[in-house]
Amino acid sequence: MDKFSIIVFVISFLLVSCQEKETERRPNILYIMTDDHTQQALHAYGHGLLDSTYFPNMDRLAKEGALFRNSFVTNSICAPSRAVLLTGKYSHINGKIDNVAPFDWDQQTYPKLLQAGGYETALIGKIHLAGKPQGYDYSLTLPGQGNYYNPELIKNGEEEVKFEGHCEALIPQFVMDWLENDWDRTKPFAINYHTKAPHRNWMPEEKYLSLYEDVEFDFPHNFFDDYQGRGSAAREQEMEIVNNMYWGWDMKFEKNPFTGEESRLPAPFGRMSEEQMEAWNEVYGPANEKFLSQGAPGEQYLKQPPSGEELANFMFHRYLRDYLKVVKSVDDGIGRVLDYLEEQGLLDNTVVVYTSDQGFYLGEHGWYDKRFMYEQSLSTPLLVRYPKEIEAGTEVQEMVLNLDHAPTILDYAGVEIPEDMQGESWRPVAAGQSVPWRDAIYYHYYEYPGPHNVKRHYGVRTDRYKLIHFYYDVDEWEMYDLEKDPDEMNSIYDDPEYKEIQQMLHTRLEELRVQYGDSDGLNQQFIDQSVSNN
Ligand code: SGN
Ligand code: CA
Repeated sequence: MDKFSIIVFVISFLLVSCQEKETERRPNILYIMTDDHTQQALHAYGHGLLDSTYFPNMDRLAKEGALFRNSFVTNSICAPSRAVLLTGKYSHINGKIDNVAPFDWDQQTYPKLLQAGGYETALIGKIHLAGKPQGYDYSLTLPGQGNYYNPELIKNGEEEVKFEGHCEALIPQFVMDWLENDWDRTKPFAINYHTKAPHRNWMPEEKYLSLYEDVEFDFPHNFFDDYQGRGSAAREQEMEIVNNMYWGWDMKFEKNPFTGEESRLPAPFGRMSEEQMEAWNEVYGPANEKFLSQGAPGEQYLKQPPSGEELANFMFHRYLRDYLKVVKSVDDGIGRVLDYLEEQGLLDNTVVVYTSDQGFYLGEHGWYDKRFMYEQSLSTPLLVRYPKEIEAGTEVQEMVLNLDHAPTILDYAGVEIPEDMQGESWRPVAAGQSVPWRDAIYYHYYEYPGPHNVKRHYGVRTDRYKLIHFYYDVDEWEMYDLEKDPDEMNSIYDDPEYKEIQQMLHTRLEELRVQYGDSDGLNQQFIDQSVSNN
């Protein structure tokens, strides 16, 4: 080697080892977001459904990291929640107020900032925001809601590719493929690993078709809610398991078994291969037969259709079992990716976040879906593993929001958090530090008129109380004492006993609206915009 080559060699060696040190120092970010996975279906949260919802890999994250007991979203619906995640700004600021409004990818997002800060970024799975994703070195995304079986995915916002197999087995594989083949190891990585499951219509993977089929679940104790004690919004919603699910799409029958009517929305069986369909029919065929042959002797359901609790029992179980089956696949996928990172020696220098785009009803109030500011859909799971800073088995009580995730990720990455992001980094909180923290959260939901008919509302929640204002075609207030009425069955708005608390909540709500820049004027603007979008 001549002198010149030796110098070039030494310089390149120094450069590479500096970069490696950098990678060692700055953590990778694995951000796992599921779709509609709720705390009630996560063993670590300790709700009902316990043993059957033991999902070992999610639970591993809780055991080895932190579980956030009070984790909430600012607008409980898919695309808006993702826009909040990317921007660290409320819907009324980032513009994506509902699933219909356009999302402006040109705006500032945390992946763009990470990229500029030297991270290699990838987005794999569901994003539900139209347009070419920006801020990613690589993206492979489901178009819209995507499909469970043999899904299409869009590569780098351009090329659509169809894959064979189940979405929840494919997505983790794509994550590992990217790490194995494409990741530029001189940089730390930041991956958005976003599943489709457990979004409706819960089409289980072949190997889990019969899982939980013989498990009996208890109805949540307010399943047969009569929607009294609250305003009109709870009564007028269209998200009741018994009244609003479809025999085809949700219940997985060919047609309404009692009337022979076509389902309003059939399950997408046409996408499945012959073998997939065969495996499916082997489980659902006999299960459907069994249900239809029930009833009093001589009065099989086919002759005398069930109603009331009998009907509810079948529908609730078909729903819950299918929901849990697809969560099981998600859990497997997470396990595969965690094991891969561990084998590669990358796991402990990776901040692993597990969350969902919002919570969901699993029969509470008789419901499925989300949208309401009531607890099950306002909450979302949040687990974080990063052993360098977070002690195993940490439980965080502070109220955090999905609004906080962007600033938090930037904080872990050592990238400056822009002033205009509205969330707070929970990094110190997860590390067990005592720092000043918010005493109330602000919420605003817009998608009305729309699917499931949940009225527009905004509100405030403190650690104990909640005040909600439903507007647009009504002007109704609800208020709850979560300690005395955790199921939010009886609004105490205008109850003289709570006069002072009510006043305090009104004041707090107004302060938060000012702090975050929300207003009645903006509400009207979004109403006008929704009319023109529809
Ligand atoms: C679809 C579902 C709804 C669901 C929305 C939004 N209907 O429209 O039940 O509320 O998505 O979900 S379906 O018949 O197509 O399954 S979100 O998670 O994307 O916001
Ligand atoms: Ca969702």
